[in-house]
Amino acid sequence: MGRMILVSNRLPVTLRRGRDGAMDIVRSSGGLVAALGPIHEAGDGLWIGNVGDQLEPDVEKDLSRRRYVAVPVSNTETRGYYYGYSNSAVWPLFHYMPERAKFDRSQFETYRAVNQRFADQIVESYEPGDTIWVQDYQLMLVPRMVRERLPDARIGFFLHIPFPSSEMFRLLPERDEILRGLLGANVIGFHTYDYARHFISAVLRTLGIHMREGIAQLDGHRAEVGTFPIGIDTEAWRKLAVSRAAENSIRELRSYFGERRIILGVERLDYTKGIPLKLQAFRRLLTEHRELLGKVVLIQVVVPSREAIASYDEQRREIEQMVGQINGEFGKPGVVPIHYQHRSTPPAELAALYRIADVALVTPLRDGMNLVAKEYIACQVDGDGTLVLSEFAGAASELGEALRVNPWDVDGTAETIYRALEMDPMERRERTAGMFKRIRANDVHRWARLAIAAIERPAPAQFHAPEARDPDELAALIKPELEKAKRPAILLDYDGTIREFTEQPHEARPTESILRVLKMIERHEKAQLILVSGRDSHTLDDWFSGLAMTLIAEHGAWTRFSGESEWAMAGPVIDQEWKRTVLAMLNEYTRRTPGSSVEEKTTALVWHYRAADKDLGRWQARELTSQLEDYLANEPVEVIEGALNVEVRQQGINKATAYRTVEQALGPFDFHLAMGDDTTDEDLFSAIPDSGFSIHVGGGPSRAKESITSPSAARALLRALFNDRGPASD
Ligand code: GDG
Repeated sequence: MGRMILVSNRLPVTLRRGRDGAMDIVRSSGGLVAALGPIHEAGDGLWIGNVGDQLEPDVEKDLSRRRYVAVPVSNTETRGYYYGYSNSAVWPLFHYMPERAKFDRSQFETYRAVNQRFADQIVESYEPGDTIWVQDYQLMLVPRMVRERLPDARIGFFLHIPFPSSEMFRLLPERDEILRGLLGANVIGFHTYDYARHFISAVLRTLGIHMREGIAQLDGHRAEVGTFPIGIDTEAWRKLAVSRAAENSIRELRSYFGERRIILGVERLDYTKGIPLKLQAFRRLLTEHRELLGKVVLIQVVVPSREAIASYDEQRREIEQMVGQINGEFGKPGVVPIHYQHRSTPPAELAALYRIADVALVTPLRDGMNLVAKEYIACQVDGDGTLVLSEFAGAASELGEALRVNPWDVDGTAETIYRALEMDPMERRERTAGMFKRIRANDVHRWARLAIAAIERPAPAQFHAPEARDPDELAALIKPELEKAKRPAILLDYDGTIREFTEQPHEARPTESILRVLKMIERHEKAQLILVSGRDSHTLDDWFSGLAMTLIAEHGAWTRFSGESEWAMAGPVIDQEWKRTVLAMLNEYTRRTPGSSVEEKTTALVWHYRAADKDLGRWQARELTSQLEDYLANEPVEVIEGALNVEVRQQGINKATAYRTVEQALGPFDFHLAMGDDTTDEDLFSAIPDSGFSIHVGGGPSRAKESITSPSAARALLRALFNDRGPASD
């Protein structure tokens, strides 16, 4: 196993000039350091990140002793890359606050340049076998930049903030480049299933790439989406909560606050954390329950953050003004309702606050996960705290026993705080115990283990883009095997494979030259010719009436064996209720897309857009596919985006099952030649034995071993294989 190369915007250390004038390297605290620090220390890998501009040589040496690699970022670049694009465009937008987002092309260009510098450093440090794991929204272009230079590297990415709904994401001017950047990774990790779902739909709607079951086969690599909710170092927090330092701090707090009940808020100063609305809810609580005055206190800890951005400064002023107003309104000598601090807090002091607080108010407007909620639960060694948690924090999907609030509903939040204060001690304990168990089992070490295992897992049967071959060259390769065979099977798709697409589906009748080729194969004394098509049985009957080959219609739903005139059904037609609504949806898209049409089959419905404007058609196909997938999630059908069509068909019927039916009836075969051009043919390619020849027509990624450029090249190949009287014209 190779090394782990961790990559994050900041290295987990800060440089501080000591009294003697020399630079000290101080380890930072925070969730990411707690998560990745142990992995870095236990292994022999590297951590790549920035610690500021120019480094003194001594410092650089010290860093490299700890296996840290610094990427220099100048102050001007930090303004464009970090304060600019990362935190003034991506951060607000991904937290559903587009009105705060500033989109500035030149800041994006700085973001791109700094991402490129990170990627260059990764490439320089990389050794074959290493795993690369890139963290967070400041580095979203890095996976692709690295992939371009290291096509075989194992690359993971993790997003610590929400991935918004595609309707929000599409506001981002650089949406295409950002998504392509992320898709350079093998595994793109998110905290929750919702974020992963949003990403999949953004990729479909923006790029038209269909991540079936969260997986996309791209040129040369496979990208997969994963859900890994981050945890905390539960054990460490537990220990800290009972440490001597924490006990001392608790004693001090107790002697100061006496019997007063303590409500706690801890957050980085950030407008996503919903501090002003929380203060409003606290004011409402005091207004509604005057009796609480002097009996409860809110300790609000605000950790300084991103002070160079104006909106953060405004947020600070707003909070401080509100704190002043509430204290002015409700305070009297000896009674200060809100104790506010704006500075960073040592971990032991924080643990003491968590432990002593009767209620924690974690009420962000949006939050990727929120570690404070989990740290609060971990520190409930006495089991008597109550967590009030916003439904807009990622943590809400794991912490079901918390009292859930909508932070926008100020009255509702005030009532819930009251309920938390009044809660029966037994109920508090039960709720906390349930959450604690979960937080201990799913701690940060498990998070890292699972994510890394997913990144390092070898991808099953990679799709690749096989190099297209010349028909004669390919024929020379196949012919000796064909001649040896006693019972060869020739499995051909029709549209797009041996027949060029036409404007209207019904215009794609076989040409003279196609019929000639097929007859040529039929004349072969041993070969079994099988046409495996998505077309319906009537069309195939009509078009191939003079031929005796075996026909498969509707991707395997129907079979007409060689020499017979009756069609047999592959299996029972299941419940067709879905068809009515789907048909209505397809008709609606047909109305909206001039030139498109609907085809009805027994087990499927198809929307064709080959005659429509290609751009409009593709756009509509994406919209339609994602709508269908939402709508049909629980139906026994699958949605397939084909070449110039979208098909909804009954599950469990495909070209692989069709092949098996034919093999049972006519086989066993000792030679296989399978040709096809679209997604439905991939099933066939994977069904034939490894020794067979699978040939993809038209280029692009495929499971097939070989590739050929066009239907006319496909016909030339067949002629070369089956016409022993030399080449004939098309
Ligand atoms: C982002 C996402 C996601 C508290 N006081 C100080 C201090 N802390 C620590 C806390 C906690 C961390 O900071 C805050 O983590 P959060 O998760 O609450 O929020 P973000 O900083 O916004 O983190 C978030 C997280 O990434 C992990 O994926 O959960 O959704 O927004 O651990 O204990 N840290 C320092 N000084 C303090 O005074 N250094």
